[in-house]
Amino acid sequence: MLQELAGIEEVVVSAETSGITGQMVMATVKLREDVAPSVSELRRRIWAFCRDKLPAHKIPQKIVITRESLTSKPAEKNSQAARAGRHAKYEWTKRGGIKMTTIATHFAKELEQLHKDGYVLFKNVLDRGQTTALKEGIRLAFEGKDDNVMMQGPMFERGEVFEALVDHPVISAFIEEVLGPDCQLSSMNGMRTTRNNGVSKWHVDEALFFPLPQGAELDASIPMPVFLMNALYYLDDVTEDQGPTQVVPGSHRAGQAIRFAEEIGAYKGQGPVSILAEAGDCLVFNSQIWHRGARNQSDDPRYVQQVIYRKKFIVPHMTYDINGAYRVPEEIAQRSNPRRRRLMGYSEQVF
Ligand SMILES: O=C(O)CCC(=O)C(=O)O
Repeated sequence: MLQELAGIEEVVVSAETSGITGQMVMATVKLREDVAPSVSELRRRIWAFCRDKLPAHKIPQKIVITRESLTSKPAEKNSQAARAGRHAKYEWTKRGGIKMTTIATHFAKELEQLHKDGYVLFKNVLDRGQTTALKEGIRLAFEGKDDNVMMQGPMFERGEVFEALVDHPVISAFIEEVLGPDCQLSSMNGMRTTRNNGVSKWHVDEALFFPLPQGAELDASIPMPVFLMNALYYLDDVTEDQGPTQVVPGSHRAGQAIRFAEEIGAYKGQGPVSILAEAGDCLVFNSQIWHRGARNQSDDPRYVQQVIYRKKFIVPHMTYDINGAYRVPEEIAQRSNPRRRRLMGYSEQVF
């Protein structure tokens, strides 16, 4: 199936032992001679290609690029023109990049929903091994903390499974699509809400960015500018009882300050909805949507990993006290791939 992805000539998929999840899927890939993407770029494309076709745990996580043939027979030479015709959506540029229009087409449905409703739920983007490891990491981060402490970060300081979320192949690709290819991380908090707790007051994240005069409305053809996006990875199945995230669809376009309160009205006739999700799903939303986390009514703590991304010019909010002065530890930056390093704020691009 992966051979349908432009630029891949041959591929062998196998199982590999992983220290984190027990086993992981590995793809050894022979590329066409005229393309040279990095491993992380290729991994991202493979994720984007497979995510509608395979459950997350079957999508290759480890990618090995080889120039050797993987079959005893020489691979049949497909003409570039024939491939481009069949897979125009994935056409690569000479420098191994992918055209923005191509990616936009790939996320077209999600982009439309983000601009219309203000949020998108990505299903099944983490496998069981990841949700279990993340949940345990968050549980440890809260050890010894009072029940009313609901956020701990920055979580990428707590191991590889957290670091890997920064540039999650599907979610970070979508975020870049919206915030731009130079966007960066704003914060990465683990969340734990115990019985009767939750971030239960309705709010927009950080500030109201685009106030509108009372009664004024954006023309439907104008997409709301997006500066900050929140990605919530659910590590448990989220029921009404457990305190789901709640949003008022479309309210990111309201341009109205809301009271920081436990009740909310409707926006254009639309009241709040609960996002009932499964462990491994990720809710991505425009920070400007009216939202909250309903109080947890169950006896089980609810664990969520929050990752917030921002346009590059906005100050990060990595910790609650030192904000912009925070530096990602050098050893984490050193071992990161270029995309993850850039998301963590190590950007070489000035403009
Ligand atoms: O706990 C939740 O589901 C919502 C969290 C929240 O309000 C936020 O991340 O801003």
